[in-house]
Amino acid sequence: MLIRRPPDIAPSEITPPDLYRRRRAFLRSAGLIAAAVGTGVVLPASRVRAAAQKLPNTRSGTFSTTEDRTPYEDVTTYNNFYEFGTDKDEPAQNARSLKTRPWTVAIEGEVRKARTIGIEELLRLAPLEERVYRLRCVEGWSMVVPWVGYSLRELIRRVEPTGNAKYVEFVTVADRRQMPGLAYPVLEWPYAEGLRLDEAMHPLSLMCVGLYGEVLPNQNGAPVRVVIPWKYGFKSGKSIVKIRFTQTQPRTAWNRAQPREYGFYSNVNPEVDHPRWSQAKERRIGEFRKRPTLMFNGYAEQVASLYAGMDLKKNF
Ligand SMILES: Nc1nc2c(c(=O)[nH]1)N[C@H]1C(S)=C(S)[C@@H](COP(=O)(O)O)O[C@H]1N2
Ligand SMILES: [Mo]
Repeated sequence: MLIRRPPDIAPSEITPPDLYRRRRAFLRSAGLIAAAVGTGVVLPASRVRAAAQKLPNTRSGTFSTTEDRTPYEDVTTYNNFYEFGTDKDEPAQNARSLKTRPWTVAIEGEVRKARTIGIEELLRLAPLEERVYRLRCVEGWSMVVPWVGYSLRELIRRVEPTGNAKYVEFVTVADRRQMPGLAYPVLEWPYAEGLRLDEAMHPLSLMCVGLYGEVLPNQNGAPVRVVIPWKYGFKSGKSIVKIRFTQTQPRTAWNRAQPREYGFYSNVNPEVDHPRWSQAKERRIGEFRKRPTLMFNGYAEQVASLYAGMDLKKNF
C-alpha cells in the first residue's frame, strides 16, 4: 500500500509520544505489524470495497464542489483515526473488525426530547444526499470526498434543544477490546469534539453515513460521523455514540492535549498558522504542487457570517 506523507511535515510534528513510535519501528522491522494488532491477513482495498454496501435512494445534494474527487482507494486507506493507530494506513487495517451493529447514539443534555436513537432509525431520519466536500486536515493535506448523509440540523430540530443549549458535544465510541490505539495516551479518550449550536445547525454541517454511494467504511467513522467542511478535519468526529447539548463550551480532545495548538473553533484559516507550521498552503492527496489554502476551506460565502465581529486570531 502506498503511503503518502507530506514531506514538508516531519512525522515528529504530528505523531504522538516516542514510546509509540519506537514500538512501531520495532514491529515494522520484525514484520509483526498485522500479528501484533491481532487482525491477521491484510486485505487489498479492492476486496474491502467489494464488501461495502450500496446506499439506496441517494440524491445529489447542495453545496457540492465540482473539483476532482480524491480516489476511493486514497479516501479509505489514508486516514486519521487514532483509536486504531496513528499511522495513516493503520485505521484501514485495524478498524475492519469494528462492530457497527447494534449501534445507538445517545442524545443528552439541554434538549426536550433526550433519547437514544438506533442506527437504523438514524439512517432513515431524512433523505440521504451526496455532498462532495473538501476536507482539510490540520496537518496540511486535503481531499475531496463525496460524502453521503443529511444536514445535522435535521436531527437537531427533532430533539428540540432548550433555550439553554448553546453548544453541542460529539463523543466517539471508546472500546479497548476493539480499538488498539486506546492503549496509548495520545489523547484523553474517548475522542470528543464540539461545535457552537449555530455552527451545528448550519446546513453545511453533515450527519454522515456513507461515501462514494456506499455505507461508511469503518476507518472513515462507521456507522455515523459528522463532517464540518469549513473546519480542520479533527472537528469531524467519527463513530459517534453520544451527542450532548450544553450551556457551556465543551472541552475537546485536541484542545485538552495541546491547548496552544488546537482551539475550540479550528476554522480553516490560511492567515492563522499552527504554532509549528504554516497553514497558508496544502497538498491535495494525489497532487504534487501545493495549492493555497482557502479561507474557511472555500466555504466563506456560506459560513463567514457565523463569525461576524469575532477576532479569528484569538478564537483560533
Ligand atoms: N474519533 C476520531 N475521529 C476523528 C479522528 C480521530 O482520530 N478519532 N481524526 C480526525 C482527523 S485529524 C481527520 S483529518 C479526519 C479524517 O477523516 P477521514 O479519515 O475520513 O478522511 O477525521 C477526524 N475524526
Ligand atoms: Mo486531521
